Formats: sequence, C-alpha cells, structure tokens
Amino acid sequence: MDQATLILIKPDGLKKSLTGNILTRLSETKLEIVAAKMVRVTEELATEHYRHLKSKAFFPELIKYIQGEMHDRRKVMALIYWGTDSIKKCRELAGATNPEEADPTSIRGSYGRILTTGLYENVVHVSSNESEAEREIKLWFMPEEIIVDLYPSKIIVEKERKVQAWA
Ligand code: DAT
Ligand code: MG
Repeated sequence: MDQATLILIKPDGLKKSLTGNILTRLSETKLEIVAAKMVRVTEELATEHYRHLKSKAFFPELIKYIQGEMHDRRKVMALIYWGTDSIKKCRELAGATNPEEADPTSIRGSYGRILTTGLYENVVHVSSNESEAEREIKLWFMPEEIIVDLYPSKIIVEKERKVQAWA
C-alpha cells in the first residue's frame, strides 16, 4: 500500500552532522522523497505537532528540544517519503522511541540518548500511522511544496496576503 510518511531530522541530528547518514539509511527503503525543506520551528508548530503528548511532564522540554533550543540549532529538516508501507519501513529504520531500547543498529539506537532529565533525544521523527502522517504533513507542508498530489487540495485567492519576495 502506497503511503506518505513525515520524517524530521531533529536538531540533535543536525548538530551531530547526521543528515547524510540518515538520508543514506532511509534510501535503503527505495522510497521516494516527494518534499524536503529546512524549517524554523515556531512554538505553535511544535505544540501542534506534539499535541498528543500535551499532558506529559516532559512536554515543555520536548517543545524546546524540537525548536532547537537545547542544541543551538534552531531548525529541523522536514521530508516526506512516499511509497509502499513507508511508515513501517521508516519506523523500523528509526528504531524504538526510547533510544536505550532501540535496536542498536537503528538510527535511534546508534545515535540517540536519554538526557539526565529523562527526555529521549532520538534524532529523528517518523509518523506513527496513516492518519497521523496526514495530519502532520498538512501541518508542516503546503500542497505546492509537495511534488505529488497526496491529499485533495483547492485553489484559494487570498486577498492582501503579505509574502516575502526577492528584492
Ligand atoms: P515517536 O517519536 O516514536 O512517535 P511519541 O510520538 O510517543 O514517539 O513521542 C514523541 C517524542 O517525545 C519522542 O520521539 C521522544 C519524546 N518522548 C516520548 N515518550 C517519552 C518518554 N516516556 N520519556 C521521555 N521522552 C519521551
Ligand atoms: Mg509519534
């Protein structure tokens, strides 16, 4: 079954120069990258992305982590992988949420760690199921940023929307 998966290379992955390594590992899946960009993560985006964890004690720290405040790297790399069973394939390569429990050959098992505060610093985000993938992809990307039509979209005319243009 063809499906889309949101992948984020988190600020710790960027700080540890793991981008190339992670993309190489993910290329083993033979999935197609249909969107990619660097994102400066706002508090709103972070809070919405992790809304299922709002009640957890580690939530405030998680929001700071994904915004890059702990790594002095205020950015993440966001990609969409598309193809057969992409969620399962990418989650397998990423490994378990807890880096100590993750297969040692997985991305999280190889490069993740647990902070003294208890927060899992686990290098990558991978969507957990198809409905979460759709929710997350619509949060992180505009339709025009994705080179295939993943979900229905519409043309709207926005009046007086300010955009940054080349000078
Ligand atoms: P996943 O990223 O594997 O989908 P999740 O959505 O449950 O896992 O949690 C999002 C992130 O929050 C996870 O990558 C690391 C952090 N996290 C989750 N559970 C945690 C816990 N029990 N202790 C510390 N950090 C945790
Ligand atoms: Mg998750």
